Amino acid sequence: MFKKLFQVILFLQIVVFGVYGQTSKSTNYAIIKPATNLTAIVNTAANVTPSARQLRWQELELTAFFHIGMNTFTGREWGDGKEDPKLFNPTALDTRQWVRTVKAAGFKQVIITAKHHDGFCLWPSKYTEHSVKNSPRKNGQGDVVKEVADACREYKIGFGIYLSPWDRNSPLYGSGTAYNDYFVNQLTELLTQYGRVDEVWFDGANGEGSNGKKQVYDFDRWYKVIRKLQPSAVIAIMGPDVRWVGTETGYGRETEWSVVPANNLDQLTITAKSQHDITFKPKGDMRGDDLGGRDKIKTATGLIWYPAEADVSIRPGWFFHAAENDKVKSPEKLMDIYYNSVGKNCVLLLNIPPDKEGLLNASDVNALQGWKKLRDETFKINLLKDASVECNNGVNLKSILDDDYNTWFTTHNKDTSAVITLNLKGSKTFDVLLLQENIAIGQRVEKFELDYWDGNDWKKATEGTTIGYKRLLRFSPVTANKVRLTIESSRLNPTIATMGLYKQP
Ligand code: FUL
Repeated sequence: MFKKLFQVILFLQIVVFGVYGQTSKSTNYAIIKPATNLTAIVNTAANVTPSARQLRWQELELTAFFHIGMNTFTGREWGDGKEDPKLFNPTALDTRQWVRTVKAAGFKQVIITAKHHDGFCLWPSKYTEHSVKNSPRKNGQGDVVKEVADACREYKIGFGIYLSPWDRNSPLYGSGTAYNDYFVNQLTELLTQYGRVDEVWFDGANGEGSNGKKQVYDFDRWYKVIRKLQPSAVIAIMGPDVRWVGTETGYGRETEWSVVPANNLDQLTITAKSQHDITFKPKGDMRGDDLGGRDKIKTATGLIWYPAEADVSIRPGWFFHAAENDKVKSPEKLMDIYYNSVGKNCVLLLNIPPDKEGLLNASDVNALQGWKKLRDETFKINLLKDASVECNNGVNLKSILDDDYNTWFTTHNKDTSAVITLNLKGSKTFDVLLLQENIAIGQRVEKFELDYWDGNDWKKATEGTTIGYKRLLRFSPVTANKVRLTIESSRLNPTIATMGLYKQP
């Protein structure tokens, strides 16, 4: 118990009190005093908001992962660190092609596997020989991390790094401080030599090193280095800003709260289980169906804004294998993933692994383009755009249709429910509902329903629990000239920034 409490306090210090350099006066946490009643806890939860870096990250919606390295050339998924650096030889590597392609598909940020579990570095690190400097590409003069960072700057999208804590090559692994020093040195190279870094992704996988030893990671020290060198970067997965959604399928939860109890954040448990032991079954906590509902927060000692990232690969593997060229996810499958990740209050981190030549393969590029086309066709026309809006206890009614995320509908006084009726000005056919809360104010809605007027009566089209940054719901096509959105329950006055109705192609 005492240990738990200590972890929570430490965690809150890290993320919240600016021990690690958070500059803005953050309200992305709250401490719950003992014996606080549920109503007060729920109110407090409704006022927890994202930090500036978390807000920027959430608005990205789509982030691309590039897994490339030794495994690309050995056909493996987890290298053992004994691979010869000479094997790394992509002859046509073109990071501009990667970034251009994903940008055209709507991605706003990329993350490169600077070092995967095999310890091979895609940049010429001073601290190891196991890197691109000993590979034939550009006679050892190449620096893939730099090339990705440069392309991101050129195309004006975010840049992030994946640096695997687990290193199966380093002889220091398992030694304690010496490995943590090595890791800090590498982190420092990555955070000082390549301009702005927007996301640092720490994998949960933690196995044994080449010497059979396990390493205890000094996360707190690593976080300090990141906050100091790149204060606007979010630290994801094994980090305080962004939470792993709990699967590697790209599918999020029906009920996805970005505010969760801080006492869930036991990093040792996450290290042991997350993304490593794939047989690990959801047991509540980070992998349960609902992490932040009333039932979960009623016993919380602290609350924190800790939003979910859903990661998945466009192929069965994380690395490129030619044999999987015909197993690339189809545009329709990617669309389904989109509805279930971005449409469920997550950021989608989609991996598109470059091939042996160092290019995004035609099969992946085609899938991305097909998926983008589907999204464009679906979301081209908001069928509510000319609608009139009525709500007898509403404020700023029109702002749900003004295409501006920063203006929002809310309710009078302390009303936590509302019925918003929209007259569509003619009969329209639709099968997708889009809702967005203004999360800068907090996440509040707990239950909502969309009904349509069938000429005689109101009929249910769809319903949901949480909204968050974005909620997308599909349902059987409906033709109507009038709809109503009922916010049945909300933690405080609901704040709806956007509402849309669309028809799938
Ligand atoms: C996992 C790793 O083991 C996989 O290789 C991949 O990098 C994925 C994103 O995370 O934990």
